[in-house]
Order: sequence, then structure tokens, then C-alpha cells
Amino acid sequence: MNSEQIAVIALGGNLSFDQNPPEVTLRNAVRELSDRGLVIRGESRFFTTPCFPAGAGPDYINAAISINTKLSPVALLALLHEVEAKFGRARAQRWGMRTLDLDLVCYGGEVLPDRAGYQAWLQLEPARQAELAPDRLILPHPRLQERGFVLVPMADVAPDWRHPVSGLTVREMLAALPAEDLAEIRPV
Ligand code: PH2
Ligand code: MG
Ligand code: MG
Repeated sequence: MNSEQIAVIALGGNLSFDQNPPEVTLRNAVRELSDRGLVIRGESRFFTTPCFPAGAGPDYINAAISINTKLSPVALLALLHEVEAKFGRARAQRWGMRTLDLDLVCYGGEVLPDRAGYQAWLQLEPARQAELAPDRLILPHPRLQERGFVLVPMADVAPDWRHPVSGLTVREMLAALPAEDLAEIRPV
């Protein structure tokens, strides 16, 4: 794909790297992504968010950026993995603690690998979600609509982005989440 696309990247971390707290690592990662050619269109506030699953580790710092890129989704994902590695990310445990997590949340209105493949991940029951990690890129991120720690920062940079399968905007997805979950997500 050669035309420019708007994509949203969710950033998270709950472990220090190189004696820097996650907040600093996230800022350094945004700069690194920019240095590597992504055009940063918007940067959200930084939020403190309770760890999901609850009790599995320290609070996270979460943020989101909107970007322009000519990279394909898969090439963009590879770039995100390189930057995660540079900031100490070890891929050990599903949903484990991490110094830096860069998730490609959406890439324009793309649905990957296709609608059927996306639906299969969307409908995965919770116990299976915890054990299985997709071996290929699924877009939009299948758990996006459930997670305040993704939607709240995303609402800062792309409130009107519309989910290509559900038809809901970020604002609408956010309004559907329990108020008590959102109350725990606080700007740094
Ligand atoms: N990321 C995870 C697992 N749990 N919890 C919060 N609060 N924020 C995250 O970004 C997060 C998480 C796996 O990527
Ligand atoms: Mg990730
Ligand atoms: Mg993640």
C-alpha cells in the first residue's frame, strides 16, 4: 500500500527500563518512531491505569499517538517490534509486565486478515484470549472496545475514528464502558 494512511498506536508500559520509569520510556519511544519516519499527527495525554488483569502487576502508563505512514500494516508492525526491542521489551508472557508495549490499534478502516478472521478473534472466549496470542496481525485490535486504557488515550487523538466492523466511533465505544472502570484512568 503506497498511499498515506492514518493509524493509531497504543503505548503502554509498567516496568522501568534503563532506570527510566515507563513515562520516560514512552516519550523516548515516540521520539524514536518519529526519527524512524512516522509522521506523528497527534499525541494523547499520558494516563495511569490499573493493570489488566487486576493484580497482575504494577499500574501502567498508557498513551496513544495517531500517525501518518506509507508503510503497510505488517511493515509498520515490524517497526513497532524493533522499537519495543530497543527499549528492553522481552516477549515472555502473554499479558505479562513490560517496559514498552506498542500496539497497532487501527490502520485506517482496514480489517485484517479479513472479516472472518477478525470475527474469530473478536468472539474468542475469555479463557482462550488469555492463552492464545494471534500469530498474524489482526486489525482493528480485537479487544479495543473493551479496554479503557486503550480507548481513553485514543479519544484524545482520534475521537471520531469509526470501527469498520461495529460502526461505532471511539466516543461511542467509550460511552459504553462502565463509569467505574473509567474513573480509575487518570491523567499523569
Ligand atoms: N497491556 C497489556 C496487559 N495489561 N493493563 C493496562 N492497564 N494497560 C496496558 O497497556 C496493558 C495492561 C498487554 O498488552
Ligand atoms: Mg503488544
Ligand atoms: Mg498490549
